[in-house]
Amino acid sequence: MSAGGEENELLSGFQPPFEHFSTQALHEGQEPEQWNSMAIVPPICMSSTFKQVGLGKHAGFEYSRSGNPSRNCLEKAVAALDGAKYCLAFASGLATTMTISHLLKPGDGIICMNDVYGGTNRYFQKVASENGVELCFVDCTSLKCLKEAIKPNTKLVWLESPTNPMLNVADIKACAEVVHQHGDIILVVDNTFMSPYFQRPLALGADICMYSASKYMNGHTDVIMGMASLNREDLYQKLKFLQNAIGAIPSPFDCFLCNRGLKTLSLRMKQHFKNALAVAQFLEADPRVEKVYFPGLPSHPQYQLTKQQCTGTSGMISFLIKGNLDNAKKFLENLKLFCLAESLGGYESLAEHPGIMTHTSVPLEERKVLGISDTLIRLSVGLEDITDIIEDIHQALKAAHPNVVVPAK
Ligand code: P1T
Repeated sequence: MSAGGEENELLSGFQPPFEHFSTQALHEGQEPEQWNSMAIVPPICMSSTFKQVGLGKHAGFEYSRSGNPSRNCLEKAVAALDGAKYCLAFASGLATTMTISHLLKPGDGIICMNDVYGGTNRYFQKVASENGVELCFVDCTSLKCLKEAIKPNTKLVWLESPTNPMLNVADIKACAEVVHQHGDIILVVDNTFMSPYFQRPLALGADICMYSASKYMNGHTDVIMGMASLNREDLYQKLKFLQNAIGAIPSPFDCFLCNRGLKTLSLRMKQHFKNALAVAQFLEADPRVEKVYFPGLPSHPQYQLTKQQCTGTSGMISFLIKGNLDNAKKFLENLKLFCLAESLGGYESLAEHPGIMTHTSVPLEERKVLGISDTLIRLSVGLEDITDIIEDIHQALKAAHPNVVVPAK
């Protein structure tokens, strides 16, 4: 393997990209004819309200909470990328989760994948269950565990795949079959780590595909937003009502930025994957590293499944550094190119410690079961030159383990 960017043979083991993806990302919902000015770039429509053409008659938009032209063209583009009829945008990933969980009533049950973003875990445990929803965390990589957890009151199954931060992969198609055999249960897949470029959960049987668009979808670390794509008319009508009735919507400016970010989604995702694969291979061969979690590596337990259901995998890698918390701390504090920060999916490389940062709200006992230990480090591999990325990791590992001699790469 060369860090210098020669084609990596593992890249070619994946499904080909979805047809027309780049064209749709550029043009779907962006037709200049929708604007009086015929603008090629969708304008930022800041107006909070719209003139009505007569009493009770409007020309498409009334008030920006219920609909806004800048949001509209973003929602259309994302719907197309997910192979969906509809998409709704929200103020954040968690605002999306919150709005979706308003589809339930007290006494209804949610099954949530046990390994999910810490904020999702916190929302379900500390907010949704406080409001009377019955919650159960399950390892949905096991269909047996999923089947056993379904009860007569189960109304929602929440998957994240790959999971944050352990990169576990659930068989979305098989989970959808199990869930839909049990009546009207809604299957949601959080597709944040993959983006529609690598994975289309709706085509695999999910009812709703959701995103923290703050990550790869926007891709430039300057927007907080969420999205839900779907095909089911009944669910769309309910969520569209809730989007307006609750009002957790994104600003027109953020919609403009995210819409712009989507234009390079395919290029960015390809490069994130390529860079991350090189980093994962580097880490796996390094004596200072205990274990690497990356679904694009043959050593990953769901590598074959990932190749079946995805067209690639993103820039997200977790790994265990050898030693203890002190070694992890030294590694993170000595990185120069990678920034020590929460979040992921932007053009820049970020590193974090899930146990102390993104997943502190997950109770310690649960973290232990999931493997979120003191030595777990999560990387969001960015778009910098791969030689610089690897050199930075190499020198930070050296600072963390000064006595282990490793030849320079
Ligand atoms: O931050 P927000 O846009 O509200 O999205 C929440 C969210 C939902 N789902 C997944 C898989 C996520 O990773 C996130 C946010 N995650 C981080 C901020 C993080 O550093 O992991």
